[in-house]
Amino acid sequence: MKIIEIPDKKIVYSGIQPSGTFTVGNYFGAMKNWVNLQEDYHSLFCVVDLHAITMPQNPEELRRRTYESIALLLALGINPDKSILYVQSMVPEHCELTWILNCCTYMGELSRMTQFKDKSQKQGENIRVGLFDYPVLMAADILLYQTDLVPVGNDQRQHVELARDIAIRFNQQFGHTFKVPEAYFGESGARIMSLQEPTRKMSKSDDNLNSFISLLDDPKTIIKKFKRAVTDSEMAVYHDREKKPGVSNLMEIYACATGNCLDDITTEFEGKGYGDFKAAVGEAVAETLLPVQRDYHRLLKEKDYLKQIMRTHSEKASMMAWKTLAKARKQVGFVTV
Ligand code: ATP
Ligand code: LTN
Repeated sequence: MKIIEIPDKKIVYSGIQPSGTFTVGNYFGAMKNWVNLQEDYHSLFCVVDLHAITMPQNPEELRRRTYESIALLLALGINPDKSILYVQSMVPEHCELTWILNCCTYMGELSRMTQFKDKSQKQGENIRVGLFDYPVLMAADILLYQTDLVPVGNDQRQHVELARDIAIRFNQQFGHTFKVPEAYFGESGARIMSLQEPTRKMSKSDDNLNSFISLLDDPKTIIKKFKRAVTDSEMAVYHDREKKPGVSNLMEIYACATGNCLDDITTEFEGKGYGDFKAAVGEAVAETLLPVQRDYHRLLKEKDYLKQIMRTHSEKASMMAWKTLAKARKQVGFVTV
């Protein structure tokens, strides 16, 4: 018999895949908001290893990255006394609800997901069913916890929309079961682009290491990667995503790292070349990341502490998840004895 905890605050839920070392795109687009939101909401943050295996992963690396992801989230400021920080595969309710939701999701809806279209190209002829079904698993993650807000980067907008559609459909068909969640985007950084191809989003699993800044890159590497970032031949620092995608992206990264607005950044670099601009962006990002890296390396050595967080927080998540799953099971007509 599981004991059920009913939180009094509104609920925030989000997840990140242990598919590589987190980038500044992940940080500015999502995790910075997680850290801020945990103060006012009952928050759950999940390392989504079930999602990660929708693309090929090396098992040993996946396990190592799962530990690293928990350590990095703690180093970034997720407070384990305030938030639940857990690993998706340790809470079996996610898979069971996914199956139930699969039975009220349409093939057409999943075929329209742009992330599926992009990622399936990398799988050639044998596209895995898991990759196709990924958004339903994400809907189950969100709906299991009666989530109010889902802080994500812009690329996840379509998936959160689908989770809403599935919740509304299920509730109409079987009676009220799930809260209908809302996506939450921060003021800036919702879409940080690749440093090498600034019309594509920065991604932690990109094969080109120069295209992203990892949160664990050392200052020299960070400065070098920004120096190599693709810009244009105009030599003027101003924001125009259409005409100047590279420079605009660097300006947005600089804005996220310093807290300065885009107009102030334009003024700061008036009459200066791209060399000075790129060096300033590199230095600001390196400075932001140094304390995080220090904490991360300390935490990573505390394996027992990380295991204890994973175990106790997965148990807490499971208690909350079970409450919703039990209701969904009953609504669809499963026997309970
Ligand atoms: P992968 O390359 O393995 O698909 P990813 O870098 O896209 O990974 P995810 O684990 O899919 O990262 O995403 C974690 C969170 O970071 C999500 O909320 C996602 O929207 C956000 N995010 C990812 N990339 C960016 C980006 N370039 N800009 C802003 N937010 C981002
Ligand atoms: N699919 C998301 C990660 C993710 C997520 C979630 C985000 C899995 N489950 C639930 C928010 C809520 C991604 O790849 N960025």
